Amino acid sequence: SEKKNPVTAAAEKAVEKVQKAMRTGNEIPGAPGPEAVPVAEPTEPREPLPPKPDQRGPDTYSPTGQATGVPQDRVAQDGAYLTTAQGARLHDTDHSLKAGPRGPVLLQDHHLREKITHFDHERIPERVVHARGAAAHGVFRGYGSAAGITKAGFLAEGVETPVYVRFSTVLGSRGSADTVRDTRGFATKFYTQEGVFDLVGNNIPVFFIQDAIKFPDIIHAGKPHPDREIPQAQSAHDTFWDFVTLHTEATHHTLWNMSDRGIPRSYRMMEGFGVHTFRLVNAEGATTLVKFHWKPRLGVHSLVWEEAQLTGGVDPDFHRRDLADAIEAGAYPEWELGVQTFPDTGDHMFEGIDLLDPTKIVPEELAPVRPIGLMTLDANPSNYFAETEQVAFHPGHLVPGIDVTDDPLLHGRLFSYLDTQISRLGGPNFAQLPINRTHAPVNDMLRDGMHQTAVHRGVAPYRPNSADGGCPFLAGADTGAYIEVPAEVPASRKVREAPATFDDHFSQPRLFWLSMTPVEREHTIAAYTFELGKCWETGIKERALRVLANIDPELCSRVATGLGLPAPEATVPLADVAPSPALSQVGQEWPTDGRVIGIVTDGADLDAVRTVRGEILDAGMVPLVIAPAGGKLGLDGDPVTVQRTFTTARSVEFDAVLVAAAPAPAPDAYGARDAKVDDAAAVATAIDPRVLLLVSEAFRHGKAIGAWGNGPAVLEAAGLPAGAAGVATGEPAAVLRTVSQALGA
Ligand code: HDD
Repeated sequence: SEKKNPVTAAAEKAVEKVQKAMRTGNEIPGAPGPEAVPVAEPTEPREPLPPKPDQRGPDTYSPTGQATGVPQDRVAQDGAYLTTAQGARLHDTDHSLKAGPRGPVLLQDHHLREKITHFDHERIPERVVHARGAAAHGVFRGYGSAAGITKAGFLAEGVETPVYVRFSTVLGSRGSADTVRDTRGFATKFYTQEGVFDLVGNNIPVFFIQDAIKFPDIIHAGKPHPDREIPQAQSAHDTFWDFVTLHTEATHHTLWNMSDRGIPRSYRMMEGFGVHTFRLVNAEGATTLVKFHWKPRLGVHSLVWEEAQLTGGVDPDFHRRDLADAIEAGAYPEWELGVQTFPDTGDHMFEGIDLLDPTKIVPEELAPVRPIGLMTLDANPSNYFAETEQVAFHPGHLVPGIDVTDDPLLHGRLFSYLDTQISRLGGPNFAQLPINRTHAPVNDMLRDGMHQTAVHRGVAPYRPNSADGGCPFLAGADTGAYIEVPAEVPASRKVREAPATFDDHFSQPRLFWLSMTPVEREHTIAAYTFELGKCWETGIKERALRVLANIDPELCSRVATGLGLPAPEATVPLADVAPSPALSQVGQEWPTDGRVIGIVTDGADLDAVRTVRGEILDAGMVPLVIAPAGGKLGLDGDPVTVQRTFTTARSVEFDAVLVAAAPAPAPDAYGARDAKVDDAAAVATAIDPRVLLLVSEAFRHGKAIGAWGNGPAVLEAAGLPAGAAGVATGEPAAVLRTVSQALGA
């Protein structure tokens, strides 16, 4: 017979011995005697067992090979020499290893294969929704005003909690434009001392569907058509309108999308909403139902549609750039977190509104938003992929003091987000990625899996155990455990049904419509007319009009006129609802921090430009000097840097435009540079047409415009009606004052 490998033979012998001992009840050799084996789990926690003398984990080195102590998540390319991933220094990364300069490439070239293989795998699947996003780091400070209703530590007075916030569009791919008409995601990760809390909300307080089982339907309808994969990042197409008009619970969210909320001016100027009703619990166990609101310090502002469309082409990264620029410039965006509170009476109703229905709001006039903390975003990410792409949100990431309600949309989300991270981030260990790591100590029994980076010690990742001294122990309410509120579950039957209180799909859209000011309604009518005008099927447009008739006859008839179709009658009685002024974006004064003002000049009267520019900066706004060519103006004195030329400037970049002087004719096209242009006719023929376009577009988009010197001649040549609203002429200082006031409105 074959001779056995001595190691195998010894192992088999040992196993036999143990098996025999177990059969006969004898002591297992080397095992502690019966008196040493605890029969029950230990009752006191103890320190983890030290590694056995024969065991050792790898020392921790940074990804670039530095020894322990270097923050592992921020280092890259900080050594003197280029290396392979294994740390071998390289002397050439530009040429493959070949059999002679003109010969074939050799398979043995490990560096080539490592470099190309890694590159081949650089992309991960983009998010199935919210693929396009931008994010920032910041800090949240609790006011303590929620202390009576929640025990969540991060909401206590003065507690500072690091946050990471990702804003996004919903429908578009990762490379799509920022300014499309869409809902915006507003997801906040709070790295609290009690674990991560994610508030995964939107800039619109309601949702398209009431039950998560419909999520694939609404998203399939909104995404590009499956045959041609167009249109990208748009709702203006048949399948979207087909679904939202057949499925009328989407009416409210759709109306918000068609309002100015669908095209925000900036992420910094959006409200955020937790949408669902959450349940807070305080130290005594008392519960309160709440809806979360983020209120931007800069107010809520939007683009106008033409501006949004132009921006999509001129600067598809507009919102991403705006957020990063503001933070880099120190103009840190801020939001107050607030809650509307409702008594937890068990029926989840408040003033006739079903709090479990995510298509409904509670008007702030009925339940005011009480501020509970302030968030400041003060740092940009260092690496887009590592942070913004790999950040993984989940509405189920909750901390003690915050619990969920039985909203069926929320319950589906509680399943979906963990599931999607596993496919998106390649396995179950995404919580170990630096951006997702909790700041609370982790002591889980989750083991192994793709991309495991922890080197776990101990031998008993199971409970109960005695092998690791019974560790880890379970916490109780007094030791910070997350304990679900033992809320009553209504006694019922298993059904696939929605409650009757979910049936009203039109009264709240009407409430929102009635709460808008005339200008906001005009924009909304134009939005429906555009979007439905882009649909092909007449039947879909007709059905959409039937939905609009149930919101408001004027909305319906105006859109019908635009589509060239008859306006139908309402099929339900129009709801008798009181408007909620808090839903309008118009009518309040807001800070103008970070607003961008373009100053058109040809270099004449630079003193006025210098003064105005200084005043704009002092007011915390951003002046951008626009001149015929780049470089500097007034080189003989205190030079003024040109930030935009007539070639690179487009009106959409500015919140207001000042014309400091009618730019003199360009030397090549129109003769001498110092020619003076004083009357509109001369300006119209001589001036660079791009300046006229800049001014007329800014006017069309409702922006504040000012002019002094011979600047007013440009406004006239651009066709601005004399004395038009939002247009100021006169002395530079007075002009700037008027324009700044208009910006704050
Ligand atoms: Fe969702 C991402 C917000 C309903 C399934 N969702 C995602 C993001 C935001 C929201 C802001 C992007 C997070 C990030 O920046 O990484 N989603 C909402 C809101 C909803 C909502 C406010 C309703 C109130 N979502 C919803 C439902 C489902 C999902 C009903 C599924 C049943 N959402 C997802 C997802 C995503 C996601 C597939 C894609 C990427 C991700 O989760 O991480 O799981």
